[in-house]
Amino acid sequence: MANEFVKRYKGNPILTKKDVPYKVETVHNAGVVKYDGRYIMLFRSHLDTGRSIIGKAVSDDGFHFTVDPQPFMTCAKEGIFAEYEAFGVEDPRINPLEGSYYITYSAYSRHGVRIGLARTSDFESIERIAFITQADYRNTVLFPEKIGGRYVKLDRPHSDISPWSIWIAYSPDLRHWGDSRVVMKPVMYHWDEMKIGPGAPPIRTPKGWLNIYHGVFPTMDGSVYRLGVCLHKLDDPAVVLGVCDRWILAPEDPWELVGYVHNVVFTCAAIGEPDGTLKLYWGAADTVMCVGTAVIDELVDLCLTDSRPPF
Ligand code: M1P
Repeated sequence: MANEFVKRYKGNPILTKKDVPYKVETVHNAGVVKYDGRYIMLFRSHLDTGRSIIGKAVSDDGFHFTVDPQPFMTCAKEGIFAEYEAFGVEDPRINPLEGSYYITYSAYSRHGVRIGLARTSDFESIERIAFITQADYRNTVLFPEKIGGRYVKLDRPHSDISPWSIWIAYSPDLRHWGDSRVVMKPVMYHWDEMKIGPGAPPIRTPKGWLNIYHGVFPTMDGSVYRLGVCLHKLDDPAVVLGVCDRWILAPEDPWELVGYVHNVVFTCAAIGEPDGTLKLYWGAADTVMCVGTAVIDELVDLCLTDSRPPF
């Protein structure tokens, strides 16, 4: 099962509910970004109602995090956001763009799940901007710059007709999105045959945008969540240049195999470092947070040399 593309940090798990100074049941599926010389993590926690909130933790090295005394984001109390977040907020991605940090999160309510967009510039206060999908959508990431004069996002709508796939859409203002189309689909009887979804916000490399995504395989013992990589064309990210045929990370450690949902590694964040490595963060078994490192060029080459087409 093991391959060596991602080296797990020996101190995993790096964050658990024991590290949180308020009562939560899990710590998982976190967005992470480098801000002001430090690493900021926004993590999801289940409460004992089964609904989720988002907490904040800070680190000097990306491995040892200290959690803030209060949650960072709970469901909105009034207006349109209260209506569509009533069941909780989940799986934040932190998308750096034009000097601000845009948080794309899953908003749950009796109307389904859709993606909310919020902005912060200091990780102290947060401003909700808009819902940028209707239901049922999850897993939205923004490209970190405009491409061809427009903002670009990847996301994953739910569909009963076709396996859940990765789509692209464009916007002039981050609020209104269109020109959408599917860019990558699961492959039958493959590790990601049931559904796929964008994970970390795309990382720019000289050969293309590196997209670390999750893929799901159904078994008689429930679904297995693993991580894979694909590469999008720099000036036209609707074109997927290659998808690595193999996964890069699968549940293996005890805390990945057993937990709130067993057999899950799920990412919302990867941070490119100046030395050409990246830190990959993943929620394990929907219960704790883990980190590992990988060489960016190796992941890019996997997409191009050990690849299958996106459809
Ligand atoms: O339990 C595993 C994951 O299941 C869902 O993921 P997806 O978007 O692929 O459907 C989400 O509930 C996610 O938070 C969770 O980690």
